[in-house]
Amino acid sequence: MLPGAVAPDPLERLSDAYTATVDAASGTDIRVGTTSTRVNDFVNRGPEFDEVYVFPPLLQACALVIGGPFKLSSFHARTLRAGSPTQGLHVDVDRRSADWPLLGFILMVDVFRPDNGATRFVPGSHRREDVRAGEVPDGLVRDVEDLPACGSAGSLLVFNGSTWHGHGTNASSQPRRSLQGAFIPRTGRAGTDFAARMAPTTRARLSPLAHYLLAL
Ligand SMILES: O=C(O)CCC(=O)C(=O)O
Repeated sequence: MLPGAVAPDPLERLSDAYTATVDAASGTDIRVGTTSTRVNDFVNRGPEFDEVYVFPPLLQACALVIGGPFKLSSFHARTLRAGSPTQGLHVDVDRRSADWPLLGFILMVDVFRPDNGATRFVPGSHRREDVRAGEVPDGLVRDVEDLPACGSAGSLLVFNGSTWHGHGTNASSQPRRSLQGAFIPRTGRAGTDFAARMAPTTRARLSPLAHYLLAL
């Protein structure tokens, strides 16, 4: 957990831009699931989001977990709606795939609390090899304890994508907003083809580091 990854002023701008962008999204980039609404590709949705995926401590975590050259695979908004139930524990990547190891991150656009669906993690579970991909079977879930990762708005949650996790119940009356993404080995297949989607205005304003991380 990296508190204060986004300072209060830029966070206010990011938060306003998040709401306007999610409200305006349409077509195949928006996916309304049973618990949350997801909007794809926050690389191309405004300068307010540019600093999130180049944040140095996040890249240091990538170097530690991935252990070699890496690139951004996905970067999207996820709003967990009020009243949504707990998500099943899962891992984000198949250990046998070219996208492993994966480093996940979640920027808390709103505070994450136990009662508004803070993401839950089973500490140390990234070392277990009995769940290689997808959902954790019920028989294994019964024997473990998952803990909520709580933090104030602007905190960045960074995790090994093999860690068993899932969002909690949002028992509050407000949506819980977040920006979520993942880094994978450079030889893997990115979830979003950023090069193909790249708008000229985005390309022009992004730093050389961002160009590298997006494999442009
Ligand atoms: O939104 C969350 O708290 C967790 C999301 C998640 O686990 C996922 O999308 O794989």
